[in-house]
Amino acid sequence: MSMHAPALADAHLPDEQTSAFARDAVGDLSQHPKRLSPKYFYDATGSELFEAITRLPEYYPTRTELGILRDRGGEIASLISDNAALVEFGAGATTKVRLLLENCAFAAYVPVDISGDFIKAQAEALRRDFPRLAIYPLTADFTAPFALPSAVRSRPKVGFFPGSTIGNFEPHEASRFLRSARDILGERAQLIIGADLEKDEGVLYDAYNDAAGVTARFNLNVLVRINRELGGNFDISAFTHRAIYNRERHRIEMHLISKKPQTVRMLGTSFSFRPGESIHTENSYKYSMERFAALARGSGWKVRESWTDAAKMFSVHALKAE
Ligand code: AVJ
Repeated sequence: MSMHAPALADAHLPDEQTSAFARDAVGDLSQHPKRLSPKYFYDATGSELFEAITRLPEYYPTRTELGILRDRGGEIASLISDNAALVEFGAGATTKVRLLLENCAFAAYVPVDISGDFIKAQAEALRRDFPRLAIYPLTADFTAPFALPSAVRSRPKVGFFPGSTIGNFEPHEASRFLRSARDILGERAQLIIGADLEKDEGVLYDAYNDAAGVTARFNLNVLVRINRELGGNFDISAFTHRAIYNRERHRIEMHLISKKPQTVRMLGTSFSFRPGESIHTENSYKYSMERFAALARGSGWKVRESWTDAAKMFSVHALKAE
């Protein structure tokens, strides 16, 4: 039993997930500059706040990608062999995958996500609407290698990684992820992947600084989560949301800024903050069509087809394993 057991007693996660969160949070807040991984945004509240973000007038990515998948559904379907298995990396709401399932003749669907309960509930709803589709939910961290269910091994595989989640990865991590996806999906695999595009900086800024303050609550919620799951004592009102566009590095950066000098305790460790000091909580990389194609080519894939909306806000790519 660890010395931190009392602090962890209220956790609602399986032990190994809570201890990964604890290990990462303590390690990352001990860095200079301090940071936290965006993968910890998505507790129940964080997932609800993210769903609310996708409906904000300023947050164009979700509705733009849905529009592309809807308009290009027929073209996407024509690239995909019948009776393939669709493997979704990090399955959240089913709105996007439904568009693929409606357009393409998939025999099987494998949603892969760290949150097993959530994908099992989603699978139930999909089974009602697609009764002939075999669904094999897989609880796994999709950023690490995992094995596909044996029932789909003989089928052609099509990966699905929408939402520009790839934008959360550093460029070298994005490349490693694409190589790993290629290994998991096997030879002749395909990958349908969404990537947000570089654009007017004001549009980017507003998408992460919405007038209603939902993105600020989403960002601050990771501190609420640390308080609840890791016994932290963050004063949420003593931190403020900041999102800026870093032009040199082609990325939106989200930070939580300490409003004053303060010391916060968590799991027996103290973390001191200077006024104005940042916790860097997220990078959201924006690609050009050329830089995305170069990333894919350098990571074991070739681009078969790419689509954007008329205003070139967002891109969807069909990749083929090399
Ligand atoms: C889920 C990583 C694609 O980067 O736009 C939204 C997360 N962060 N608003 C993004 C997010 C703040 C989102 N991704």
